[in-house]
Amino acid sequence: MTYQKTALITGIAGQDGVYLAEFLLGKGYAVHGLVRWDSYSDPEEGLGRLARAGLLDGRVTLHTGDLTDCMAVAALLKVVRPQEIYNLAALSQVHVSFATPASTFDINTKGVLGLLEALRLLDMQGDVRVYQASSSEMFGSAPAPQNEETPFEPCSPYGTAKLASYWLARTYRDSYGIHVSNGILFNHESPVRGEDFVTRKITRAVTAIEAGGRDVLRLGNLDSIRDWGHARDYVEGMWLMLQQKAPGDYVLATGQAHTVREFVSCAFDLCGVQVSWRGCGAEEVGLDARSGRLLVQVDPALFRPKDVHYLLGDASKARAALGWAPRYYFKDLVADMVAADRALLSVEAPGQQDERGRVLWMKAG
Ligand code: GDR
Repeated sequence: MTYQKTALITGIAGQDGVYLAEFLLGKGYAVHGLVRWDSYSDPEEGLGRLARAGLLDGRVTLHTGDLTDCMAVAALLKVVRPQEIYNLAALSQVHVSFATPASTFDINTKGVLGLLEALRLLDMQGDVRVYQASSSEMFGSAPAPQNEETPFEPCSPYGTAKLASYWLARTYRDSYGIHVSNGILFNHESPVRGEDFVTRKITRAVTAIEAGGRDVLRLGNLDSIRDWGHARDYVEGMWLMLQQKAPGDYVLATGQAHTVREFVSCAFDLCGVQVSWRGCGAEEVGLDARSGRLLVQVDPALFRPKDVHYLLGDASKARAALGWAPRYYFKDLVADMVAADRALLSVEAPGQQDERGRVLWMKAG
């Protein structure tokens, strides 16, 4: 088979990795992916998304390694010789970065440095284009809307580590001519999003509550405002960045923002339940407007030491220069996730439903 190009995706087992792999295969690429060795110790957890997407059937070539091991990365680059590298490997849970700041920097910053340095030392800088997964978390407390010109004010070890790697990418671009682009992506979600992120936690819980398998959804900061798009749209933006003659930095966002509370209301609404919000701060609750039943509770243990309050992206540059535009906006995204989680419930709990189809057993979460 003749391939268009060869791409290497670090972090291929994550949400974006899987969507991107499918997208590049559709474009005729040979796709290689870097996965950590411990992905195999619990393949259901580590490689589950790839398996469910049917990507473990030889359509992608997996390599075991770790982005923090720069010698292993260099060896991999020599073998694969990719024309495009999508660096998606990262510690991506912002809240976890407060508990593990040093390892967050190891993977999110030193890992990027090792990759760029390996390209330079192998003299591959002229043969390859690199996508660096930067993040809207780098904007932190900066006033919304945020675009490529907005000064960064990160508020977490995660945001700070991502900002350092953003500047490393720019430094290697300017100093050594490496075609490396930063995608400054605002929150992007999907039915395969991890349940430790708020959107999937919500759609899993809401569909379980609808099915009768769970009582209450406990959340942290309901006032957070985020610009949520669909991962399917955003991986196309990553690819478009690498098709440009010159590298650059681009914001990808929908330009619409909603609170966590609005996400919850929308998800319940799609299940025919209207939520009535009462109280504020740690005392706030969401009740079923019809029956008064408790549906949502705030758990202060889920508050972050410092949270980013308001992220709203202005993707005008990507629209004009890349011709990129999202297909999914807020309600389409929530609907896609709710529909997928409803379908998943019927697969997970077959035969464990009562005569009305209500699930009788559900994993705690
Ligand atoms: P975020 O995503 O930190 O924005 O980073 P997350 O979904 O974790 O949080 C969004 C907002 O929701 C609030 N929140 C909760 N968050 C979680 N995870 N769990 C809860 O129970 C909960 N309750 C309220 C948070 O406080 C926050 O304000 C994501 C990640 O994908 C990053 O890797 C990526 O870079 C950015 O998006 C863009």
